[in-house]
Amino acid sequence: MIELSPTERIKTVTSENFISRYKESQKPVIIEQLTKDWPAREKWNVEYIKKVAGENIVPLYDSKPSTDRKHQHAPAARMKIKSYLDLLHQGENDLRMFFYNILAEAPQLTEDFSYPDIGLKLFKKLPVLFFGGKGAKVQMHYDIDLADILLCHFGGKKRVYLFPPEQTKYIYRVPFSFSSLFDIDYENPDYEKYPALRNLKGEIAELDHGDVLYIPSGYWHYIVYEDISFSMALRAFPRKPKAFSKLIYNLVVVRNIDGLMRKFIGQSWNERNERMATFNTHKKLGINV
Ligand SMILES: O=C(O)CCC(=O)C(=O)O
Repeated sequence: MIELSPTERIKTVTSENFISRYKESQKPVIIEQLTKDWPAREKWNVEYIKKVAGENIVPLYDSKPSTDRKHQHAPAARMKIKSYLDLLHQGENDLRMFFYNILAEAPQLTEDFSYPDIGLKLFKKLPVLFFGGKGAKVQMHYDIDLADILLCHFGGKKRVYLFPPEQTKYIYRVPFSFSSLFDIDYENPDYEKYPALRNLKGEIAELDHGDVLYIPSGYWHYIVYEDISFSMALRAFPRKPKAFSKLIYNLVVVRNIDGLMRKFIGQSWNERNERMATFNTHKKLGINV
């Protein structure tokens, strides 16, 4: 098993303490009471979202890698939110709602929460929702925009596995992406095939309804939904020049190169990158398999 310690849990935090203890040292933390005064804490559950936004049509994503000439984040299906939520109740666990912009798509939900004052400059135009069914998994990745994230959780439980950017060398990162290899199961790693994973050390955050998880910029995360649930991510973009230029580079250069190569070369580009994920990791660590 991968070495994991539980993410620190606190009830509340002042902005001074949040900045000095967590933001500056880029340390994840679960804050239990940050949503205490939000109407969302009482109101938000699957039925409520269905009532408010059920008629909206959304793209849905599965847990398989995009193949051939399709975009890295091509949706697997589109349907009304209410049909999707009904599928989750019937046991569907592969389709996830991902990065659903509440402000643009269901603005009435924005009345149910406020932006917490904990010292992060949260970007108010992009509160986004993620949904998944019991057993759904989110592949190991870090966010392309390098934002500091507050993941505000509602509904059933979910587990978030967290690894700092310094551990990238053990994570089998796929070139031209922000993800590791799709077939790695971080809960039951195949050390024969992926020996570098033996070096990984991370944290596990077990989220309950109302919890807010701080995910520092560039942190790798792998998520398992224990039950039907959803989270809203609030984000603060990097402001330091180095991180900001990395954000622009990721968005403009890396993403577009991958998009173009997939379009022109197709599946052999994807297969080349998957091979390179293993090759690069083992080469850097001097591992012969
Ligand atoms: O909770 C989820 O389903 C995904 C959240 C996530 O990956 C993110 O906020 O970057």
